[in-house]
Amino acid sequence: MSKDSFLPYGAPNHSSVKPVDLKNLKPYGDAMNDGRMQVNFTLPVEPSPEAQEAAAELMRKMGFVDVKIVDMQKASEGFSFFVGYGAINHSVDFTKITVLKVETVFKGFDEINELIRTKIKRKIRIIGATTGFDAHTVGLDAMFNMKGYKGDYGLERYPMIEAKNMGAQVPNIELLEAAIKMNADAIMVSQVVTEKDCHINNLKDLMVLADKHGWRDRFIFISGGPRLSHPLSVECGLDAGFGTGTLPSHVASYVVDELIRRLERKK
Ligand code: B12
Repeated sequence: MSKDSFLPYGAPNHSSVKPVDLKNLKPYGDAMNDGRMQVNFTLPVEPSPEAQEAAAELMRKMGFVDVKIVDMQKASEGFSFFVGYGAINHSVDFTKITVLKVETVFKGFDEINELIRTKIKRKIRIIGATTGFDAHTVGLDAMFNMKGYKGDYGLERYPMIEAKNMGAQVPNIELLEAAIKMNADAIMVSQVVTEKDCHINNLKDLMVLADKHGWRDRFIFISGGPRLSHPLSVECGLDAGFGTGTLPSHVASYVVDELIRRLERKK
């Protein structure tokens, strides 16, 4: 078996089980490489045999073969919900996929505090805000609050982190000035509203301001929000970006790793 193929987890190691082909990765339905998958969608028509056939035809137009509409339900007046099952012939070369991702290994609360104590040898300082017009604070609070999020303690709980949450609708310049005053190591910006790309414009404005004042390299710049990603954040000039499902320990892990990397580079 080559390095690009392996048996699925838990599969008995005998010849009847086809190995995963990473160079031609296909959905798994009933058997390896069968390309079978389930799709759900809604059509704005009442359930009927014609609606069912329309759903099947749409799936065939999407490239599915051996199509079966396995469920059709009235979703509301004039709408039908479908569950379709079919197979595709497309595959992707998993070995060629590269993703720009945050450079860190996620660690737990104790490990992070210990790393700060032993490698950075002082408390680290993190400041954060929701900037511009954006008033959504729940995500930012989830990162900062003592109680944290989904059982993961917030930054204020870490004995080795001094954390300051400035709250909502903070102008970029006020956040930067507060970061200078605090002598912060990292700045965390939350952006939830994305209407007219205001999240992108806000983040870019922040970085233009930081550049203008000569503060770009003074801080680790991090953004977060439901429609933010690491690549988008980097595109806006920041160092890292975090999206949905982020836990405080994720961002703390990154800050610590990045600070250690910067310390190593200075040596
Ligand atoms: C609660 C809420 C509000 C509350 C906010 C209260 C508060 N104190 O935050 C109120 C009622 C004030 C509000 C107002 C508005 N809202 Co609102 N709101 C929501 C709602 C229902 C939930 C958001 C939320 O709390 N999510 C829970 C948190 C935990 O998730 P999160 O933010 O994604 O955070 C996680 C990650 O993204 C990440 N993260 C977030 N920030 C950061 C930062 C860093 C540094 C890091 C590392 C990670 C990180 O970690 C978090 C945990 O994993 C959403 C809809 C929805 N279901 O999402 C709409 C929603 C965000 N609101 C929306 C809108 C349009 C508005 C208004 C403009 C409505 C209006 N016309 O007045 C106003 C805007 C006011 C303003 N000036 O910003 C839209 C945004 C659409 C868009 N794409 O732009 C949404 C999506 C609703 C919708 N479907 O239309 N809203």
